[in-house]
Amino acid sequence: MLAVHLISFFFSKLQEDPTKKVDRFLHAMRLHDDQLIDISARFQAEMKKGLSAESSAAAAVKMLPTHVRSTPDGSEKGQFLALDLGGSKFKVLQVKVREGMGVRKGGVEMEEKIYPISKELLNGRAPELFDHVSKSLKDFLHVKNISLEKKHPLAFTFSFPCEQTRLDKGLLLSWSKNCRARGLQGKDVVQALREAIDRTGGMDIEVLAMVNDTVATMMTCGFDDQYCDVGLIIGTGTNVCYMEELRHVDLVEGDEGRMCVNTEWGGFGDDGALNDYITEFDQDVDATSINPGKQIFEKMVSGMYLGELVRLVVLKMTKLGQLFDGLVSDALMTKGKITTAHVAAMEEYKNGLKNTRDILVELGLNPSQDDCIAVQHVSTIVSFRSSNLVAAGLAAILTRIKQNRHLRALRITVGVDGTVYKTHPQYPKRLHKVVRRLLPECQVRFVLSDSGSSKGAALVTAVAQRLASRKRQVDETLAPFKLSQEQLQLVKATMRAGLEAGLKNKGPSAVKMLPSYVYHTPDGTEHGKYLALDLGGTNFRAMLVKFKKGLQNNTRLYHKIYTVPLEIMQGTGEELFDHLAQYVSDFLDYMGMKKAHLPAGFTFSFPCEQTAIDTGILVSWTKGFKATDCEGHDVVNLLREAIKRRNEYDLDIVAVVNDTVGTMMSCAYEDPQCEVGLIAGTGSNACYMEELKNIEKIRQKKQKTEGDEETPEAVEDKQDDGSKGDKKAETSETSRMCINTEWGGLGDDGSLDDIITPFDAEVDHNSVNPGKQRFEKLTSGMYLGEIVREVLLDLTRGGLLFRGRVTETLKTPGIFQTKYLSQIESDRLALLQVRSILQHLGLDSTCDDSIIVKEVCGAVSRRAAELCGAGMAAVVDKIRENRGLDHLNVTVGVDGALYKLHPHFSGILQETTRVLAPQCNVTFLPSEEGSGKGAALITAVARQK
Ligand code: 0WK
Ligand code: 0WK
Ligand code: BGC
Ligand code: BGC
Repeated sequence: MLAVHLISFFFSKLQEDPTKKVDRFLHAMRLHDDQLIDISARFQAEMKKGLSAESSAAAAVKMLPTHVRSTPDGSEKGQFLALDLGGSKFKVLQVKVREGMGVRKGGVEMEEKIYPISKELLNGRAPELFDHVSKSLKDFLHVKNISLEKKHPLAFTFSFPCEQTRLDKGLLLSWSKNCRARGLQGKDVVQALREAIDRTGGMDIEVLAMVNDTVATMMTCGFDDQYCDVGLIIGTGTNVCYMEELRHVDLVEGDEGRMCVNTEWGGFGDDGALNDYITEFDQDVDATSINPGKQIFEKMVSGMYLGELVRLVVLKMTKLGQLFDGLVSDALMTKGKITTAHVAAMEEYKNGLKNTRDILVELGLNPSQDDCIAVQHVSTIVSFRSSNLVAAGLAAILTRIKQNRHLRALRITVGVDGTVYKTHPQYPKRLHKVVRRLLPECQVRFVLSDSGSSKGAALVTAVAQRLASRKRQVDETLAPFKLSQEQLQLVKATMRAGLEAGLKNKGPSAVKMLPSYVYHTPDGTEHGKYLALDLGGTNFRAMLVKFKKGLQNNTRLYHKIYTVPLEIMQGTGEELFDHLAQYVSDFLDYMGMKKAHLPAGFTFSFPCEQTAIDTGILVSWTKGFKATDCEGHDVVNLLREAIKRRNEYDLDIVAVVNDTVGTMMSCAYEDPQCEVGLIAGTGSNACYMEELKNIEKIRQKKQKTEGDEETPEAVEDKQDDGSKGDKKAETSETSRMCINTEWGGLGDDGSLDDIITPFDAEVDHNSVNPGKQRFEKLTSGMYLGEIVREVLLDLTRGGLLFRGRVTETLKTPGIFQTKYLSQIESDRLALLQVRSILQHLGLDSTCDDSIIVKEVCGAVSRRAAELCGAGMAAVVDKIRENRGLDHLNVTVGVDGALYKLHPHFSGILQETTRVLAPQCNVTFLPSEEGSGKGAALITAVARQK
């Protein structure tokens, strides 16, 4: 019975399809999808390790930053020499890149020459290897009649792992493939090439960029396909690069934009991550390689090793008697006798089997038909595993890109090069199929780099030149916004001079220094219910405030905001104040206090000449207001008349205050040390407690009134002469009054002309009050957006932005609201969101464009904050000197959307004040409830007299 079984087993054996025994023998190499998904997940973990600063040093997959920040956008141009070292062929090339105009794609012409490199050189000393490279370069110039005198920019493709700190500086981490020239590891490869070129002499070469072949391949394919964000090499070695979000590349500063990362995935598994997929044949290949323990993944995948893997498998099977009746040949036992080219030939569609027989015969073997089928199948399994492993790695890369960009489905192109991919008949199809099977939601296109990587290397250099020249031009454009310490010191001094001049009251002064008739900050005794009306920059606010004596933090207030339409802001004064009176009516209805006849404080955030707490002659509108018949009029009367015209409620307007004064009072209610008010909002202004003796206007007025004192009745008048300062307030020892500086006017006399840029001049020119409020127009929210727009316009006209396309949108005043600056400059906001803001504004932008837009916004807002800081330093230093103090502790009550909402403005302002007024310890206290409470406090003080 047993005999019968053995015979039928042998019979079946005999008949069995020879590939079956190979499948069994190599089952460990036949990876199916869940294993590939597992490998893909492991690789993703390795990528994270390589990218993060704390684990990158020990990471097996190095994830090397390449300092290539963008793929081609068609505007690259220039003529470059290129060296392509590290692949199977060393090439010297000349690459001419012609710029693309609009849709017409740019073109690239190339001339190349391959120069052999001997094994000795590859395994000798690095200087000799580089001498050979530079001598080949010189020969190329001769052969192609390229002048030796002219300076030639050169792009260097160097296909080994390098740690780059710049595009033209990279330390060799380790050799791989078949090269191990001594004396270069840990050294700067670009420097080594420059030294070799100097040693060869007789040519003027400027090595501008060194790139890995994967990067050059991505760029080459990116020239024609804007979706190409991945570069893949499956050649002698294997590797992949891709465009990573810069915020994930810890080793490079900055969060903006992207950077190409050379993964050096050949090292995947060097830390044992693939041990359960390593077969004995992989161990043999590694053990006999020039870099044992290194490049484990590469040794399972790339052309340098596939042939050897097949040889070792065939050798083992033969020794086990499963092939050639167990007869091995010397050639079969010799390393490298089966090459990857043999493997590719064995797998050719039609002639694969014939090629296999020829190759085996050549190896001194006598193969049977089944032997040939079996060996061909070994090649299939070995190269299939290679393409499967590459697919698993690619799936990890593409999944990461999809996640980085928060996409559900990804459309992407992979630029590919390398002899295995180019010459192995089945490889590309197998790879594409598995990638698409692993990532069904991704639309992946593979583009073969048809002319090697040097086009890409030249493009990297052209992009580097373009980015460098654009950066230079953008920096030049923004340089006037970058104020030096000296310039800021000067602004502080100019502001100080403006304050002094304004106090002197000798005729009109740029900084008006308007008395507010507020002599004291609150002392907590204020109590009662008040209505506060607040016409600021962007809207009108009505507010009911209740104070309980001595309970600072028990102020109850209700308010309602009304938006003042542009046509009312720029209509007639009557209309404007009728509108305000209507809003008040609506608010009193809303509060059910129509009949209350409340005392009211009116915050009027425009320059008003006051002669008493309840009078304010509007000097001039600012901030986009220009209602007629208001300037030169008492705004309190204008409001009273409007209320009278409504004839439905009545108010007792007791005080009119500037919003800076209101803000100071509001904050002083919390912090008695608050003696300065600052508004950094639609407008820009500050007030502070000045010594009465320094306020000429008041002194003169007092002298004038005191002059009249000789006569008894004069004394009488003083009692009720309208100058209704708060009696309690203005006592003999009353020494101070709050001055509304109206510092927005600094520079109206030309004192700021050295820092005013043409963009500022343009904004001022297009404003409703040209020549006025120059300091405000450099610092306040109403204008920053416009300054940015003017700069963007200029950069676009210069071809540096938005591909040089000046769209109607960009020419539209006011489109770039200051709130966009705050959004664009927030650190949390990735560039993508910046792009969507620009999109929303109808500006189609690239990654690079948004980096520049963010830089422009930063330069404009930083200058604004620094100028306000310089102004504030002047104010607090004046207070300190007024009081003859070496050191002053003071609080500044501050309000305004720019200060409160802009991510960096307040910090820069505070820092600038600290640096420019070192003898003042200034606390900035944002006002919680706006200036309304301040106005109510002033009203309370004014009423309690
Ligand atoms: C051709 C590229 C070169 C790259 C090579 C890789 O121009 O930069 O190194 O492909 O393939 P290999 O020649 O190693 O097969
Ligand atoms: C809120 C104050 C108001 C002031 C405004 C300034 O209550 O008096 O005018 O801040 O900020 P803006 O609204 O101009 O940003
Ligand atoms: C090198 C990589 C290179 C790849 C393909 C690997 O051995 O480490 O830098 O990109 O081969 O040429
Ligand atoms: C006005 C000031 C006001 C500032 C902030 C400026 O335009 O002239 O009176 O304080 O804006 O709102």
